[in-house]
Amino acid sequence: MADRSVRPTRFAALYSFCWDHMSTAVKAVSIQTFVAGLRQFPEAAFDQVDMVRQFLEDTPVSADSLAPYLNWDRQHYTRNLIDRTHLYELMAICWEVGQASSVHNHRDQNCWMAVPIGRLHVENFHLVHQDLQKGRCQLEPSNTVEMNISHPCAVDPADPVHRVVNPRAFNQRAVSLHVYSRPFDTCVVYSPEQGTCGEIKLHFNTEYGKPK
Ligand code: 2CO
Ligand code: FE2
Repeated sequence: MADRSVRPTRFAALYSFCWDHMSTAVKAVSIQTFVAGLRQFPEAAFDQVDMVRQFLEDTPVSADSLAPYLNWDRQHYTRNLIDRTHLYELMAICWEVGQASSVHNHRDQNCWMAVPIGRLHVENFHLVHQDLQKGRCQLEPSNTVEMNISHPCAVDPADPVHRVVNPRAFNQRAVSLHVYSRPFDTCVVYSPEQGTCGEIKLHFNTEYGKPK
């Protein structure tokens, strides 16, 4: 069994390996293989969190297979559609150093995230109160989790408000894969400091590897 003390993420990315919870090496697969696997899941798998999360853990995606979906913008993270069915939407999100999403929810849909390139933080918030019509909310920070090639994560449906950050301190670009079920194209964004919230529309920068 591999020693947990000698498994830096840097090597994991370099050699396209990651480690499962038993510390055995897992070979990264192409995004095409990942999509083929995701398409095998029955509808019921997308209505709970564990099956898809386990799939993400067992199926790390190789960085080189993502090349058609990598698209960088200094002003804002980019959203790049890879696959869509009536059950889910799969995208690659590209994060320059220091970029972050707004604090947001996922419209009561399930969301899973994996990070084949770099590292990211998920900052979770507890929604104490929201009045969308008045545009007012109250949020409390709850916890922060690191995602990397060995650690995908699922949004907690009971407490789904979060933001994703590529901290300057990480000093590297990052790419995350997001599975949303069912697909959605709006969400509520929050300002925890100002206690305000409002609905926004979500857009793709590229779809199936082509600019929109
Ligand atoms: N949900 C955001 C989006 O789809 C990305 S941050 O993490 O989920 O734009
Ligand atoms: Fe999100």
